Amino acid sequence: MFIDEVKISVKAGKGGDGCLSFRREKYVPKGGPDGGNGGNGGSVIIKADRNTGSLLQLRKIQSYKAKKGQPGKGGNKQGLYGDDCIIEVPIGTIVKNINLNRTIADLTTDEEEVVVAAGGNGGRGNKAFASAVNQTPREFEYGTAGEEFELYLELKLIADIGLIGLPNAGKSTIVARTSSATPKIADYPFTTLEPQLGLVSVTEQSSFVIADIPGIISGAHSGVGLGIEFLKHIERTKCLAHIIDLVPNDGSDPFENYKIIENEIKQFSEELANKKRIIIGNKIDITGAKEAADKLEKQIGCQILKISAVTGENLNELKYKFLNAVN
Ligand SMILES: Nc1nc2c(ncn2[C@@H]2O[C@H](COP(=O)(O)OP(=O)(O)OP(=O)(O)O)[C@@H](O)[C@H]2O)c(=O)[nH]1
Ligand SMILES: [Mg+2]
Repeated sequence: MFIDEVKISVKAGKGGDGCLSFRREKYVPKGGPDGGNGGNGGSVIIKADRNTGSLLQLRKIQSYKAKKGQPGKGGNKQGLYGDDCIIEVPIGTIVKNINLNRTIADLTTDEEEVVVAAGGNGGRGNKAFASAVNQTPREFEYGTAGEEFELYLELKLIADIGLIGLPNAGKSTIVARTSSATPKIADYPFTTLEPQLGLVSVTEQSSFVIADIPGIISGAHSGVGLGIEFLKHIERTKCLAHIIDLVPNDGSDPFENYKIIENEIKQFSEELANKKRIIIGNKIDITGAKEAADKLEKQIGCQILKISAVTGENLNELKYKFLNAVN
């Protein structure tokens, strides 16, 4: 299952209390104050990690606590600091603080981190209160509480290329044939219900990520079919590949189908509509597909890449075209 949002609670550690203590030594009848300060409590930190693929793990454990600071001790010993609690999330995770009702981070690079709940401060021990006029202070402070919040985490997928097209166009077949992902493929519409990412390795050094998303149909922007909510997952892609079935089962016209998708994308957002486009004619192995492709090229007014996701024809060209588009 593809998880892209989760609610968690975080609690930072309390600061350690300050210590009340006086020095006791042989031959020193009245030792001075020597109560140390408490250690600060640990903080809860959220950190982007390139090896974490989803928020699934956070769904299993929904509550996170950092360690409390240790109390100060006699002999002017500072209490130990509490350990931080570090939560690793995929790059592209947006963190919202529900209690404060605001977005606190948008983690877009590896190892970027944000403190989501600050640890409490350690209290001062009585040594810290000593002064010329008060050489035997009995005051000390308690450590303060750590912050505690409810958070909402949302993952916006960062794929390089987003595949768009009508249901059944062959998007998942392309992803299955070119990438590490294993999406479900079937000869009925809406096989893909949730976005999925696949890593495409072209050479040993070069790779990119493609996103398979559910098919879009006419009226999707007003909720028809699966709607277009999932388009938010490809808002950050560098390029959209529009997959067109050259010989649709239902006898519909590829050019009309092309326009339906482009129109729905435009209704969703201008920004998405303005993204670079690669037009792919799929199912070139079927009789009549080559003629349909030539006709479509004239109608759209640009060259399209003709492939067969099933026989593999031109899939290598497709990989290089995608790679060029993202670099
Ligand atoms: N002949 C032929 N069939 C293909 C080709 N590519 C995909 N298909 C078939 O078309 C059907 C739909 O393929 P999918 O990959 O599931 O299509 P999709 O675009 O992901 O569909 P949705 O997830 O429903 O939006 C399947 O039966 C595939 O086997 C192709 O190049 N040639
Ligand atoms: Mg699919």
